[in-house]
Amino acid sequence: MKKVQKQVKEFQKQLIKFFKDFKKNPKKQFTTLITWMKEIVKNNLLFFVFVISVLFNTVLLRYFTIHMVENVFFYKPFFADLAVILVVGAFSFLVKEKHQFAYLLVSSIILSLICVINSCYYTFYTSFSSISLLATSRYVVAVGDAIVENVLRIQDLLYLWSPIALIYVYYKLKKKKKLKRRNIRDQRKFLAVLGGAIVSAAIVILTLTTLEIGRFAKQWNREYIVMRFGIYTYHLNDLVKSIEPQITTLFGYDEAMKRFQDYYQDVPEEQDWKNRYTGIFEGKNIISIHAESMQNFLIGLKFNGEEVTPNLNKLVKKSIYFSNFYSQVSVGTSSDSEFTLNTSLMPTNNGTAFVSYFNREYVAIPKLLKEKGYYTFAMHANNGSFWNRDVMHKSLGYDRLYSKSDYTIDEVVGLGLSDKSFFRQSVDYLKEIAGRGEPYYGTFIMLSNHTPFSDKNGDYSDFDVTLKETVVNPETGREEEVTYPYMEGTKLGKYFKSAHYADEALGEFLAALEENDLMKNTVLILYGDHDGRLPKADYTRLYNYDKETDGVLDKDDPAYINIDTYQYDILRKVPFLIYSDETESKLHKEVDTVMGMYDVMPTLGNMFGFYNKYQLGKDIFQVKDDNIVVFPNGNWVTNKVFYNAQKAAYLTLKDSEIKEEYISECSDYAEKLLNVSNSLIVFDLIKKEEEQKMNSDDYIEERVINE
Ligand code: GP9
Ligand code: MN
Repeated sequence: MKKVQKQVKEFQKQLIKFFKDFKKNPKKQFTTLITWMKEIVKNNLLFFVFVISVLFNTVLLRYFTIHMVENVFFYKPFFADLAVILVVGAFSFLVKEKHQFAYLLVSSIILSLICVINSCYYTFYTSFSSISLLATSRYVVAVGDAIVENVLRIQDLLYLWSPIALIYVYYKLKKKKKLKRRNIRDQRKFLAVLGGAIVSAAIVILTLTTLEIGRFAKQWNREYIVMRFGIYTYHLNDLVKSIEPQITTLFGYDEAMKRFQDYYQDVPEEQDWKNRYTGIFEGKNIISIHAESMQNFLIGLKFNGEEVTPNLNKLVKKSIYFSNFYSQVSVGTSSDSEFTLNTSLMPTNNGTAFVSYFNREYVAIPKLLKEKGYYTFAMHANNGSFWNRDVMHKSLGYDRLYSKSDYTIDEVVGLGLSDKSFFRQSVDYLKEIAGRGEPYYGTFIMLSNHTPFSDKNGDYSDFDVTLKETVVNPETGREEEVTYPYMEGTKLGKYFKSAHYADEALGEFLAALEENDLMKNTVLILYGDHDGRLPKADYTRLYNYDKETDGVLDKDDPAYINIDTYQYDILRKVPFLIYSDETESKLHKEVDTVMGMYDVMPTLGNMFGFYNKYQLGKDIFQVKDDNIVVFPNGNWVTNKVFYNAQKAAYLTLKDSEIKEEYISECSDYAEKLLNVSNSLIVFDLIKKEEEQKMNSDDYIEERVINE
């Protein structure tokens, strides 16, 4: 220790002398400084290669993911990442010099792999990965094919250049015999590098705004955090957030409870509104179709006069059809949509409700219907453990999950049993259930229209996505058909073919329901669970195809439709509809008020006669024109505005003037809602609230008896 103190003092002396000399002769001192720096770099070449290559990777990652040049050159993530890299690098001076290369190499591999994983993950989820997802990794492995085919690109492996560069420099130095392999540690260098890290961190910390601090603490908007704090600080914060559920009882409980009580104190215990839909479906069966990756823009879309989804199109015309409906999923995709639909809560900001918070108490549609004498079940031909459904469905109140082992896998499409076979076999189970005479609530989870929308086992859909035109041949004067490739060979093209197949399966299911008299006294609901994560460039091609060049129209072309981030998000809408004999004969209509998955429970509750005090959504027939859909990343949409929290900017949807107060009020509401939902789930507050109520009821009862 004394030795280090002496070294530090020596360094201070040199520094003071340098500045004194600098005043006297700046030019000379500047040259000395450059030579000195060169010397430092030369003597610590491995360390510098490590720092520069890893730092460059972080910039590259931000560029390839967030895609905004200004973000790449933004100083905050740069210095935040530099601080972390310097801290890691500093320890290379605390290991013996002969082990320095091994230490730096391992660090570089780990830090580069973090970039590889995030680059890959971003393509799939448009978000950054989370350590809490380790718990869900087996589901990612199960859709592994989909990931390899769709997601892993050469670009993702680019980051590995850092360890390669390090190995290269190491062998070069070794060859030139310039490598020092002494048995010593260099505390002075360690402290100097640590000092550099502190300065870098200070540059970020001292310039933080309250908004940045707030968002860092919440960690919903992962893009924003990476953009402001860099990828490594993001992951450190994520690590802390991920272990939070395990230590929840230690931190933040009181604040969470207060937030929860403030929000719910004015919410009535019983439904306190009525409209023309109140109770119209009381006692009827519910068949709920979870339409995998089905997006709303498919409805009515045609290729050469052929509809992509003819059965869905027909159904829409006979239903109450919600044409402005958004899914609100986070990284739990299918499971998040089931969760939000059944509980009217938001997905969590860490991990997924189905996997990390399955053991909390929820008020959910199956549970409430069970109390009304319904038999509640779900059918899905994948493994029951996928997304932890076999466990979580029980928490939601389902009586039974019919899963892979209940089906004969006689035809495989994509991830598993084909939707056609799934529905065929499900109808047999359903006939038996309906025969029991008690009302039922059944969720049918489709699978075939799952990314990558293609199949190793051959074609299962011959839907044509080319463009065909009849032209008169000037030479022969005869009519001829010309085919342009259009969407053929694109991912979106594959998606159309796959969606067409799913629609055929749906058509067969609907026909079987009618044939077996299963639609009598039954209401069918259908929802797209989330979008198909399709490339933006493919949408641009779809709406701007130039058959002359087999490319895309010029941006200056008056017919050019720009698919920017807002349009992309709007295209992610999914269908939601309610269909029954009554909707076919008289109730049919299109509702274009903006609506989210969390509005399903309150809306159905009003129709079927159940109510959940903790629902965060609204009965859509009660809100009129004024609804808001909040997304897990803090974005929100109303009928007037689509707000992007990451950019802190918005798109006006109606020609009305938008006041700044409107934006801030809606943003505050979105933040409050996400906070309440997250606190409720993580701290199991419904259970705590019920326990408290029970205790005070007992207390009152006891007092009454004693008095
Ligand atoms: C898996 C299926 C797909 O059983 O529901 O899940 P996803 O990958 O869409 O979340
Ligand atoms: Mn899904």
